[in-house]
Amino acid sequence: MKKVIAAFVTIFSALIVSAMEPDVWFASVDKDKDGRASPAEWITKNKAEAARTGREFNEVKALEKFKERDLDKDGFISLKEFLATKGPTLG
Ligand SMILES: [Ca+2]
Ligand SMILES: [Ca+2]
Repeated sequence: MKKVIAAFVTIFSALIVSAMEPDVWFASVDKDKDGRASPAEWITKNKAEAARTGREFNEVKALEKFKERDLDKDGFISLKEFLATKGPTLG
C-alpha cells in the first residue's frame, strides 16, 4: 500500500511541476513583469534559447511565431494567449 501511495505522490508532483512550467517559462520571457511578452522580450528569449541549444537564430521567423501567437493582435502575447497557443515552446 505504501508503495502505491508513493507512486501516486510521484505522479501528482510530476503533474504539478508540469502544470507550473508554462507560467515559469512565461515569466522568463516577461522580463519587465508587465504580464505580457513584447516582441523584444520574445526575441531576447528566442535568441537565448537558440544559443543554449546551439540552433541558428532567425529573427524574421521568431517574429512570425510571435504574430501567430498574438491572438488578439495587440502586439503582445499575454499569458492567456501563450497558454491558448502552444505553451512553453518557441515554435
Ligand atoms: Ca513584458
Ligand atoms: Ca495579444
